[in-house]
Amino acid sequence: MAHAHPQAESIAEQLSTYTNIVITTHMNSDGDAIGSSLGLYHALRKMKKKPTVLVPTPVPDNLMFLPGADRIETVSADHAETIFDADAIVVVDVNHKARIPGISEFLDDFHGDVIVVDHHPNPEDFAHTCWIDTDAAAAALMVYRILLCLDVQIDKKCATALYTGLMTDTGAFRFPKTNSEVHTAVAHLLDCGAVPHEIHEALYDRNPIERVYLLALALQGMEVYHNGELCIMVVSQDMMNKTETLRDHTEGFVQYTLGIDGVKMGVLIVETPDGHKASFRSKGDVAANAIAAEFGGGGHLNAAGARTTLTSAAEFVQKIVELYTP
Ligand SMILES: [Mn+2]
Repeated sequence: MAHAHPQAESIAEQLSTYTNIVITTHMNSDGDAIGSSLGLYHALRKMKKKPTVLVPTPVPDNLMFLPGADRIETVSADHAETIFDADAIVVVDVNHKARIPGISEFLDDFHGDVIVVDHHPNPEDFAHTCWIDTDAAAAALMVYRILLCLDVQIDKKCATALYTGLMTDTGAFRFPKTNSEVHTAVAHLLDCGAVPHEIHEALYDRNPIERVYLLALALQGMEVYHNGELCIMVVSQDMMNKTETLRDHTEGFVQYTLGIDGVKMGVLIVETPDGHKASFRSKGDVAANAIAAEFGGGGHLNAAGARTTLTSAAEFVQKIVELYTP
């Protein structure tokens, strides 16, 4: 398997020549962003390298259970020395400078290598080495491939991080890119010490009760259109005030709209300070990104997003209902 990915091999070769390595990932980091970063971090430590993980925005609370998460720092001007002393900056799970604010400002004057390891399409051209594999279910899978080439011992900390990346980006191993390579990697990570039930529990069974109350309100107001093909859920600022929740708490709510029998497109609309934002999810070849594009947004075929300055949720809903073609 190690030979199936020449880019993994050449990045592994590059990494083995460096000592000081800065690892970074996208703002508002998710499980794959932090999992990939920490997976690489723990492996490089095992190799007696000096890795540092710097992120644009603080690690979310629900990922703080990951071993090493407490050593991740939010980037600031104070990190100039750490960055300029590094032999390389490895950017995982992101390929646009706009998504790594705070880090991107240093890149123009950085003399070391910049390596991008990512699975998102349309990369921006800013790295010396840019490995994009849009077929990879998670950036964590790409990091795993690199580690196989490095022949480094994957320990429990590293395995837990990579498992978390794979689990979260595949929707707990059910999204379309979940293939045999993912499960083969997972099997190996379990042998290396990752404990699935502990990780699932830490991530999925620790909802704040306020979030559940917000979900209850949102579910009550959810409506279907076009003979049950389109389902729209709205979360207003008022609902968040009532339940003492924040916009972050709506993460994952959109799945409830798509989980209904017969629904082909699910939409979550959340009120923002300057209007509303929408998350679109769809099944099969129904194009979520086509509707998102009508509002200046975009994304993948089955998962997209958009923002509007419309202050009336009802008006936004109406426009989406009109745009949807059954
Ligand atoms: Mn990812």
